[in-house]
Amino acid sequence: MRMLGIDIGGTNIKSGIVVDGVVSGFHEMPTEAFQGGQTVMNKVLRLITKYNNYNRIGISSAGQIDPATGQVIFATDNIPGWTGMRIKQIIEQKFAVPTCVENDVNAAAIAEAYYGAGKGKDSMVCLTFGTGIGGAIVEQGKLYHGSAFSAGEFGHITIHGGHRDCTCGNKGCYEVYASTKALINLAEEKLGISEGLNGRMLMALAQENERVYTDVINPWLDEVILGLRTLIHVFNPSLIVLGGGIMEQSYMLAYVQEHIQRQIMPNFRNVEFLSAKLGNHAGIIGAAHLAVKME
Ligand code: BMX
Ligand code: ZN
Repeated sequence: MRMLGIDIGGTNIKSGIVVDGVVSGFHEMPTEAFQGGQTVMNKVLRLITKYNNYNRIGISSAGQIDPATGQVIFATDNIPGWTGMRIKQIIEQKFAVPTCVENDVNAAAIAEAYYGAGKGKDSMVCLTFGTGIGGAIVEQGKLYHGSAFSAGEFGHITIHGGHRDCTCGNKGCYEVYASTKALINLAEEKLGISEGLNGRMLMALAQENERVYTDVINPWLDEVILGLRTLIHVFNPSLIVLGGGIMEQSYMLAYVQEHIQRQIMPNFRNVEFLSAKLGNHAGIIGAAHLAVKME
């Protein structure tokens, strides 16, 4: 079956046709989430008209999603006005194509579990580091959804209670300190760069100047480790898959592996870390996989 996969993140919307886990016709454009949920939805509808010849649509979206109704249960202000959006209903009404919707990192985790880093292993915890930090729990090949389809919002575990404000309305959340956005903010502040920095540019700067590691990247990785420590003690996972472009840098994984061991109890140290393998195709592939499986 040919599936149209669309991945709606806080920064970019990615899309492509997926057949058996392989993407063609990949397209990426900015979400421009600041314009609000309705504008984002209209963008997605316009994007769908650019594709043809597919059987179903799989949507992977930031926010907590009820996969039965395909509605956004709650979204942080990473996409203002996204809460309540009836994604499945709107798309099915307009295009008359069966549509399946899942949280972005749940979808990415399913893709990694079936086609990527977790292939051959049936259980894992997955995190992506981007605008926010998304999370997913895969147990015996299936997503763990929790009582209200909201499990795995790892970006909002508290790592510094009472400190910086998060877009979810709380303070001290993991993603405020350890998302890629947090890394870029820290770099701009420490290096006196006004704006326009991205992960790739930061790594290039680090090649030339050791200070970028000591003042920016290592302190950020220490925040990344704080959240992982909690998750390891909660889930006792055998595998943690780390996604998001920044985690493709081998330095990141090596640092985490080296420093985390002595921060977790000995009986948790069997945990293995892998970088996600499917890069920015993961959400599309996972959403398409779930669309194939939908009843
Ligand atoms: C936020 C939250 C999660 C999402 C995660 C990663 C919203 C809009 N987003 O914690 O649902 O999975 O970010 O999203 O509520 P990304 O934008 O970094 O891909
Ligand atoms: Zn939060």
